[in-house]
Amino acid sequence: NLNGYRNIDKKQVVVGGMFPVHRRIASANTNSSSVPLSLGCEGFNFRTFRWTQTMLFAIDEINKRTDLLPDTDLGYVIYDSCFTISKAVEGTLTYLTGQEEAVPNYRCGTGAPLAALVGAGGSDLSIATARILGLYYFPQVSYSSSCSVLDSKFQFPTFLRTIPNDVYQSEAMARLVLHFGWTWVGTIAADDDYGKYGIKAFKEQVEEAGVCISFSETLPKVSSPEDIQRIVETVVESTAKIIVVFSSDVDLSPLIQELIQHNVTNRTWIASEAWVTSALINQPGVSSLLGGTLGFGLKRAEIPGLQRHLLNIDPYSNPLTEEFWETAFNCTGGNASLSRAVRGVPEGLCSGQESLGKLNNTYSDVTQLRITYSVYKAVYTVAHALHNMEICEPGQGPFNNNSCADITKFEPWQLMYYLKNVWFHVPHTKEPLFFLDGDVDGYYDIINWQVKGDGEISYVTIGRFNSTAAPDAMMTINNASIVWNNDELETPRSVCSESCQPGTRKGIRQGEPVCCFDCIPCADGEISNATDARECIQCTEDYWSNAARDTCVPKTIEFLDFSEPLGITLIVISAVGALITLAVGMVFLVNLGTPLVRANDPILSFSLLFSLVVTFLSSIVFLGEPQPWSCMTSQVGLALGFSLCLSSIMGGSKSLSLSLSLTLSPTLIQAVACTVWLVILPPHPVKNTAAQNIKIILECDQGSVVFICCVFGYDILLALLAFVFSFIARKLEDNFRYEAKCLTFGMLVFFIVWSSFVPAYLSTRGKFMVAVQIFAILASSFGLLACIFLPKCYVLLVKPEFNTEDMMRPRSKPRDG
Ligand code: TCR
Repeated sequence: NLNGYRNIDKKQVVVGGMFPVHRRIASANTNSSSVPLSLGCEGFNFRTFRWTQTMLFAIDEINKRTDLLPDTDLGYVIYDSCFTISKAVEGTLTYLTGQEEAVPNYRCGTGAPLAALVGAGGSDLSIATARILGLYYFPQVSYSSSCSVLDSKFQFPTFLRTIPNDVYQSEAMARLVLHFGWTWVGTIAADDDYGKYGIKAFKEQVEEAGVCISFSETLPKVSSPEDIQRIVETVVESTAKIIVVFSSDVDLSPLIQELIQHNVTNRTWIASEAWVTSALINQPGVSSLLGGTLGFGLKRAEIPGLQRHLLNIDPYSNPLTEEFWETAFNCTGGNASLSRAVRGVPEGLCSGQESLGKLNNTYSDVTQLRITYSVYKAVYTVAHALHNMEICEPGQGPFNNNSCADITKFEPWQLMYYLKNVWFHVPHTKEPLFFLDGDVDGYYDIINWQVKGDGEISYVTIGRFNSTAAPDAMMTINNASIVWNNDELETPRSVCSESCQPGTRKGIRQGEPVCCFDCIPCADGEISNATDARECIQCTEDYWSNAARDTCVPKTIEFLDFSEPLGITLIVISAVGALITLAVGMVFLVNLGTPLVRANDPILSFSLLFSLVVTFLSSIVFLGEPQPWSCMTSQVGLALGFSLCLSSIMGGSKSLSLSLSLTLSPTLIQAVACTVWLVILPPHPVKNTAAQNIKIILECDQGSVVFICCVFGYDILLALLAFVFSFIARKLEDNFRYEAKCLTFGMLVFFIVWSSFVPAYLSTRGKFMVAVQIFAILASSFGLLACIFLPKCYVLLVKPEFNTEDMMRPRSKPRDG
């Protein structure tokens, strides 16, 4: 008799339930010489047993209600899937065929039609059972199979679930990782559909956002210490401080035990829904490893009356409760009649009177009813579908010819119709429940594991994720209320390489993920102005990088300015030179009639002085910012000045007695050449950016190299001729000997100056080239001025008594006399 509430004239429907009450099947007998038996299970799980009892509680509650299924009683049949696919398949087949089922599965209410299967636990189990049930279009409502592949209605046409699809959880995890800016995470997944698909979706989403996966490990399904050891090593060695684990608590717990042995701390764990509130993981001693964990929990609910139901179970009502009792109280044996009959129970035997309430067991802990609540909802879903079927008015039904289904003998697809279209409020919570393509909305609490003073961990909800909200409002997190691992106040950082500052660029490391890189400083003339720049940017022509390489600064403009000390000095020297020359001219003019001045052609002396003034002044034009006119006049003025100067020297050297007009003709030729140059390819100012990186040198482009070479080559030719003639003249006339010596000496100075000018000029850069040239001009002009005119001025001004015809007359050579 089912729960003692069944009315004999009520109709009956049986609901199937499948729960992974045990953790594994007992190891197989490999001996093939005897009849193989269905394997037994081991590792009793209190948490899943609570789920089982919740299904019974919900059925009980429904049967007591008069507004829900008033004329029908629900019966049940429960299977233990033992966390194993083969057991789940075995249970499904037993359920469908109605064969005598094996212990410890139990059934209540035989002969009645089967409604739907609530179960089967993990996704891999549900995938297996859903394929079989789908063949017969038999409905299945799952409370904990969240894997995304189960949403394919093509593969699993009769599968519904009251737990959100994992795509939402993977998205929520990805958002969480991105929210805290972690770009270097490790992942650990269970070796089942839940772990693999969950972590795959997570990885896809974070990698798209530029996060790198430091390591991906898979937890073994069957105990394998070597694999666990390998994973521990990976975790210890990795620099990733964030580890995302997508696994059920059963599969994860061996790893956690091993990590505690290794004293691993300073990691932040991201928990998937299956272990976030698991007592199997949250055991004494995990606080240093798992404190600060963040994870996702299903919607939590209070189910009034559930705890009473859980505590009031009868230890001997069926084999599962019996095993539960024995495991919980660590006692053996005793069947109901025996233990009640015998007064004074022997040592180690269960009395049946032990108090569950005093036992601090996850079974009776009703503070985290999340999957439990999902089970509760699944049972109510089936009940509501059946209710809707029961209240169908003949003639207004949804089926052929508006017919209704008969609740005493309906087809599974007819129930499937009602299941798909249920819409009800869950009792106590008033949460509306309906399916969209067999799925419910994605809602999660974000749970933080906070270590209390006594080392115990409490689950604090620090945010939530809601898939139905607008994209940027989906996740809300209260950062301030998070307690991190080791009571750290600051959000942990997890990056492979710290980001590159402006002025550097990311340099990839061969064979490593993109998040691991070196920061390479930008080269000269290149900058990067953003953090994490991939490339440095070349500054444009007139700009150059600053020392920090984060901005382009205008290149400094360089030319020899009038106002700077060097410029002023040069101006003063050339002005002094020009003034001295003029003064010499004045002295000559005053003494025009004296023999000394008349000895040489005064006109030639004046033209020589004039040419020196020109060269002195032309040196000033080299200074200042180059302008078209200054570029043209400086070189041309210099060339003409020199040619006039040299031809005057030549003309004065007496070795060839030329007329004045002939003397000046070389200057005329030079003038013509210069005019042609100025007309055809005139010198012009240019910005020279190539010579020096950080400066723009303003200088004169000489227009044509050929012309400037010709013009100055011509000057050199004149200089050579002048030298040769004066050298020869030294020997010709006695009274001219002294004069010729002066000229020769002057020309020597000229040559020395200009030949040292060439290497000096070529080895300087920028504005100093101009300075070197001016120095050469000034030095040669002063040289000529001093050599040719200083002795004469000395005579004219200091020793006028030597200025007589006598002194000018040729003297006999000492050798001859
Ligand atoms: N979905 C998992 C199994 C699972 C589970 C749990 C197992 C979930 N939550 C809690 C034990 C305890 C969520 C799956 O395989 O789909």
